Amino acid sequence: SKTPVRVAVTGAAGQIGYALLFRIASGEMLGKDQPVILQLLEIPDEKAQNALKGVMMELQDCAFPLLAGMEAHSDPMTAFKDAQYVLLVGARPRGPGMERADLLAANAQIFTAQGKALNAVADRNVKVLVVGNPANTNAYIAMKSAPDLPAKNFTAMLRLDHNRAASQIAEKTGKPVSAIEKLAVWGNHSPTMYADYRFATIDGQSVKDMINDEEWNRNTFLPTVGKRGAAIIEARGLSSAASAANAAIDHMRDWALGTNGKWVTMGIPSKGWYGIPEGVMFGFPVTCENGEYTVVEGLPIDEFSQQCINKTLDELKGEEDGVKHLL
Ligand code: NAX
Repeated sequence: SKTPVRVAVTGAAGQIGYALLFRIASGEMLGKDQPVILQLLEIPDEKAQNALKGVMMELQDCAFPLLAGMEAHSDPMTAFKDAQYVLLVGARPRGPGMERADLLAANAQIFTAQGKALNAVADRNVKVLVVGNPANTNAYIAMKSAPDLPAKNFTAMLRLDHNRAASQIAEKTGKPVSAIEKLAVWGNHSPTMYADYRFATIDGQSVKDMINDEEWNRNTFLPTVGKRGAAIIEARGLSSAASAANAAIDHMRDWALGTNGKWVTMGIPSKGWYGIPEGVMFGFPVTCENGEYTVVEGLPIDEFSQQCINKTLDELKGEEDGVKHLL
């Protein structure tokens, strides 16, 4: 049987953690033949550490055959030791009266410390996914704080936006969500993201032609996908957790095990693709093979798409400018 791999998860006692850890331990992320060791990080606070112990008791009670070990940590320097897959879920939420700059600064502190710890102790080929918001900027900070690790190994989660867009298209066309190919989401994980179905197909047919309603695209589809997180908070009284955990599983599984040519969306440091400045952590359409992602290049960008891409890029540059002095 395979050697166990080390998977570190932060914010492990939070609501996404609760929807995520059991699926990782059951083999849904890295395969039904891949044993895992979970290295779980929570803040040192007693309540959080106790909650983490409770989650670990439940993990134990599942008797997962693939769970080869688990550890509780309160310091990223021990939590990330030799980690091969790292899911950075824990972040500082916006508190009452907190300004955007305060939020960015609080998270900059967390993700600088965690980036430095990854740089010092993680496996040299570690694959990092940042879920905690602002996800793109937090991923950018962690990447910048880990100069000895390959920049391409730091990614941000756009997959929830991608999956939300796919479901809206499935509903609109009456086709199964699994039949949708070649969907792309550009930019920041925020309401400015640009979900783009111009290239999408269902059974080889163009989704754009099937829908044939540009008014729906601009005034229904894009706002629905962009504001989906807020709609869930409104309905549930809590932010999306199970769907976020599911997207994190999808992102890591596809990165590690490949997509068989299927397009997915990942937030990755740009190498200048589509005019996005180098290093900006931006959502792009990619395919994955042998543990590496490849950007889908050469797609035509029309005027409306360029406007949307510029808007989400401007927002992201603003966030990154807001933290540059802290790095
Ligand atoms: P919760 O507040 O339920 O859990 C967060 C957990 O992280 C808490 O237990 C907290 O103690 C822990 N934590 C905070 N700082 C930490 C640190 N420095 N090290 C280790 N643990 C730390 O939030 P939850 O609903 O689980 O959401 C987690 C993050 O995901 C939030 O930032 C949220 O905004 C973000 N989201 C990102 C999404 C995406 O698509 N990228 C979608 C869902 C979600 O909103």
